[in-house]
Amino acid sequence: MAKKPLRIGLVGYGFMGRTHSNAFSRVNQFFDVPYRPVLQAVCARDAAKVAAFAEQWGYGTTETDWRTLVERPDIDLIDIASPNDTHAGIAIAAAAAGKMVLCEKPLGRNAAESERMVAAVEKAGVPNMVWYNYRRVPAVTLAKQLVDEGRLGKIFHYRAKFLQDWTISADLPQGGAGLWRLDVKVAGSGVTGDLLAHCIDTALWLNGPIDRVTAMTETFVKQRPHALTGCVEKVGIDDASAFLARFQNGSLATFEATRYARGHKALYTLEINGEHASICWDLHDLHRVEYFDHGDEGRLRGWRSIHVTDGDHPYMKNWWVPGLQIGYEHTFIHQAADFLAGLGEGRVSGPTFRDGLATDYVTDAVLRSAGSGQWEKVGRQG
Ligand code: SOE
Repeated sequence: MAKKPLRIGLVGYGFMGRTHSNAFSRVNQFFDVPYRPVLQAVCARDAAKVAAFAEQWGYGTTETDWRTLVERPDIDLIDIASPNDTHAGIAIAAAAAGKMVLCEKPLGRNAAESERMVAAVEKAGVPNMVWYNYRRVPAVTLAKQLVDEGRLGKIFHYRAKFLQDWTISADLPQGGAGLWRLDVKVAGSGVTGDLLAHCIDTALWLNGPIDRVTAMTETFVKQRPHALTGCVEKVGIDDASAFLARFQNGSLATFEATRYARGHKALYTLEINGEHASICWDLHDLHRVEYFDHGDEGRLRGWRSIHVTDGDHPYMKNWWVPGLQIGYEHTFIHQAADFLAGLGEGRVSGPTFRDGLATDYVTDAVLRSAGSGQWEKVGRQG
């Protein structure tokens, strides 16, 4: 059957602009979904750079002002891949113009901003989604299936960490195109909103709402030159963030993220311990789920290392042949595929903006607790 064209207007051409563009370009080759993304326009402030990006990725036209882009009648969906301080303004204007809206994580710089974004898309009744891509690693999706099937029984513990080391040098500036994640005015927060947000999104998805948190954060390098002003300025982001949490289902959790774990580039790991079984997953070996089932015969009981590459594993039948691997970029293709399939079936495909807001309520509580030194209740979720 002929696929319906879905005309995309992308804002931002950095790392995330590339992952999203790749997903839109490749999704129809691997997934039978009723829509065909058309790379209609890409928007960014630098006219020469945006033209080069459009040429490289096959976008038909360019814009240098997102306000013009969101008003264009030949655009169906606005995809936001620009820095965090632009998310709310673009999403709210796009929703008001009746466009579908996809947004890179985190949804807003804080929950107050995200609440306005949720209100806008829900008032306009437009499909929306946040690119929390790690849900779509086949092994993580398998973990979700195992939890939902009740195989773990009552959950006692959830443990997650996301470790990097790229900001240790005190000479690294803050701000500007490549380093806006270090500028609190643009990013909203440091590793809490950038890395812990991934861990929290997956955790809420796998283990339900978080009730309370107690946290600590640290900024190891207190001042950095600003790439745009050239002045040495106070650093406002958190370089490291760790918290304890109590989930509504009674389980206890620990979460940690840092950009100061020398030797670790993007080590996202999670572990869930239940009454009957446990699951571990590690982004550096992303196809594997480590699974322990206490129900196994005693003599043979032990940790299984499941290579999630077979045709009956999530998403894998759409790729090569059993045993062959896929990678990071495929998680975005899976997310695009689920979104387009959901559109066709009139079904919502998460994480929606409301789900993204749930994560922001937790990151807000983490930062509040780091300031107050107290346990903090998480705001409204779900
Ligand atoms: C930060 O270094 C970063 O690029 C995050 O912004 C991404 O969301 C994460 O997936 C990888 O690390």
